[in-house]
Amino acid sequence: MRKIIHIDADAFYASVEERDNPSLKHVPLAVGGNPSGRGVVATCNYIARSFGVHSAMPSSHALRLCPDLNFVKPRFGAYRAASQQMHEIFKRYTRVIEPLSLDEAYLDVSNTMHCKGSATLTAQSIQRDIIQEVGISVSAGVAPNKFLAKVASDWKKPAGLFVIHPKDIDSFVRLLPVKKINGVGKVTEQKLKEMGIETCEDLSTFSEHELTQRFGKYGRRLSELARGIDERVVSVERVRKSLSTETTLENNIQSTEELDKICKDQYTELLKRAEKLKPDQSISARYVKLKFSDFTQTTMEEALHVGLESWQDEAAFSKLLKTAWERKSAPVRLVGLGLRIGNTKKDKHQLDLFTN
Ligand code: TTP
Repeated sequence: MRKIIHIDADAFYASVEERDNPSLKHVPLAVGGNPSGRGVVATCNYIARSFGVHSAMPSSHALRLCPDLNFVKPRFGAYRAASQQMHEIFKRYTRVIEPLSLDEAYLDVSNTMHCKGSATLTAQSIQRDIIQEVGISVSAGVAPNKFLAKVASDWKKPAGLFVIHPKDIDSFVRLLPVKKINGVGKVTEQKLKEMGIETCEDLSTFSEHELTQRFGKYGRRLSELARGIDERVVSVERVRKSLSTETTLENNIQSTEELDKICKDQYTELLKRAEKLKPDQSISARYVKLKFSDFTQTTMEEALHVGLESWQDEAAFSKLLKTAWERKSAPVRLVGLGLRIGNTKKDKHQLDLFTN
């Protein structure tokens, strides 16, 4: 039986800002863009959340909900430094660490002798170290697998610790709403609801075969997760499989001219992010993602198999976006561009394949 800890910082950017300016601690705080422009909230503290403010909300709307909301601009350098410090702390307890983002990581502590081999005591000790040394609070989940550890870290936020013992898995997942399952977004949640499924217990009344018929490959995964089964290992070497950028628009757009303008901005951002790629990596595809005003989503991909120097073509992204948009020709609320990453430069010929 494995022992997995999932650590997730509480209101990460906002906590770092409060740490560096304690006068922000007891007031509603949002980190993000200017409320008088088209800015959005990156995150906000828990006081602001009590007014209904949340991540990705237009800053102007957030200010309407909470007129005393204090805004600060993000300081990514400070967040990266805090993240690095957290990582150094994790390394004291185990070498099996899988970072998911700046403020989130899985740790496999099955084979460590720290804290008498207790995952719960280890998680508490990590939480204490982070408060003392980084100056922010984190929540922790302890469970026999990644799925449950992640659900658990969210269970008692902020500064919470929740442990799911192997013997309690069945009773825990039974009542778990399906929307807590990673990958179940609004559309899948609605689809499940139409089938009368709201909890994992409801889900487990359907056979794997039935779920696969409805949801394809994801059906099998749903069936396992509903029973609390997740065999994924904590993977130390996280190979970057894609690189992407996306933006939720303040106002839905409806014309190809507007789409082109967003494409230009996102393309510039993607170029910046692609600087991180290593020279021996290759691009196996470029893709676009559109979310429509009714929350349905479509993606379109173009296979490439080229080296890092040959994917840069703004017009190609623009063409993909237009083709994707024509599928529905409805107002668009989110635009994303991305690249799928391969690891070698082989297969450099262009296939020019369009897939859904
Ligand atoms: P999250 O871990 O999703 O959220 P959080 O740490 O702010 O709050 P919680 O206590 O609920 O976990 O995101 C981590 C950081 O990523 C967050 O502090 C800011 C950034 N972020 C954005 O910039 N935009 C977003 O839409 C989201 C969700 C997060």
